[in-house]
Amino acid sequence: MTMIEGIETHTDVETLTSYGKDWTKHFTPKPKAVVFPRSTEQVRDLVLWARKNKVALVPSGGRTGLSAAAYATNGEVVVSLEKMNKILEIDYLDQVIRCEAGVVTERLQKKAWDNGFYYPVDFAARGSSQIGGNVATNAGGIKVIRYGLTRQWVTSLKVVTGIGEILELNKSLVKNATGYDLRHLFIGSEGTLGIITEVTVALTKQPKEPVVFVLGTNELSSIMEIYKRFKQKFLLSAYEMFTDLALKYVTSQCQVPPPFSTPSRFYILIEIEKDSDELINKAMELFTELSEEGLITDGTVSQSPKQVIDLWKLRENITEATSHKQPYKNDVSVRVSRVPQFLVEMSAILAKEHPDFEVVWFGHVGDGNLHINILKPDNMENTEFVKRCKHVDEIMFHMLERLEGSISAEHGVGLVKKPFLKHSRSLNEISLMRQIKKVFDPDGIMNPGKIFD
Ligand code: 2HG
Ligand code: ZN
Repeated sequence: MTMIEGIETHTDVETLTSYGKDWTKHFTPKPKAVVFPRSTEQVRDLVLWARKNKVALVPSGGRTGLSAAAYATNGEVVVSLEKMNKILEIDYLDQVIRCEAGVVTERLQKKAWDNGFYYPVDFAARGSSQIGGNVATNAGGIKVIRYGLTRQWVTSLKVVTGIGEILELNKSLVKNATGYDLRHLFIGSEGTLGIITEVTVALTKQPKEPVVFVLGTNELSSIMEIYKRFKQKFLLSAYEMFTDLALKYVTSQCQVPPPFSTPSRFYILIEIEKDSDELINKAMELFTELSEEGLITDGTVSQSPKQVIDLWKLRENITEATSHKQPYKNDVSVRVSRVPQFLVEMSAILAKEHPDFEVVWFGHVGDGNLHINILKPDNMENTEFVKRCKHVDEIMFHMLERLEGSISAEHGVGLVKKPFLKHSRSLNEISLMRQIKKVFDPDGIMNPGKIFD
């Protein structure tokens, strides 16, 4: 295979294997080559070459995705944006930061912070994920109830389409009433329309010091009642939940101490920006009220920045603490008001149909997003395990369709959710999406087989 002169290309087995996949399990990477362009022009040259030679391209960021959208399973060329990692500019008046797509999220967040600003889209994979990948999946995470998703922060994108054209979309204008906003088509497009090479995001002012509460409760129905009561009194920046099983794995695998000794079936982590000293007193009053009503079993509040970090570990370490159990993952959402119904119905079905499964529930319930991880029983064959999990999928996706929810809240469709897209999007919508892809990618070389066929 003749590759483009001047573009770093690797074909050794180790590189092919590690760059041909993301954090999703159950697929086999099989790329033809991995390339590392260093400029938008080099990306354009690659796309033109791929069109001419009928080679498929898989854009690749930090590869922390969980829907196999960054997998190359079929002889594709992986285009890693890793070497395009320059932070290009901060503009203090526009309050934006412009970066190449390969900048790691945490580095961007730090750069913003060191310059007196805050980039608020945040999640556990911040240390490896890249801004281009965040845009391509419209990353959400832990602060969505306060600050929204990635989409809300993108002010400008530079992209190379599947045709090989370079587009600059929106150019950081706040107001721009000139027809279709193509920037938003690329956000969440999972690399199927083109390759994002440069991203400009808005910044906001730094938050006040956060306070974290971890509360225990024994009733599923209490989780959202407590949310309602806290929301009435405070501007919350996070409202997360996890089960006693999740806590068991985090405390045993990651050496993180439990928040308190009273056993509880469910735990809630609440973060609030401390805008006054009154806040803690007001929160304690509410805490007492909720305890007296029997909604809360116990609770703790952070007393220092270190305790904020430690309490967050209880929630953020769940993925790592359960990874040795080869979890079968789902990442779904319903309208916030329908979370209780979904939780009650789904957990009853799981308990009835698959009582031998350990199911770790956690997630960003404040925005309606639940992560459901079924752990593989030690004595069960993988094929049998996957077959039974697919049965759970079947039931769950029909339930989501009935509740008008989504089969993927934030991890994306990729290869994993492709067969089930029809449960969340109408056939007309899917057909329009296909037609849109054809306009941007007439030869079908951009991440083919992801989202839909
Ligand atoms: C999180 O919220 C991530 O921690 C990962 O979205 C969820 O591992 C998972 O299922
Ligand atoms: Zn999540």
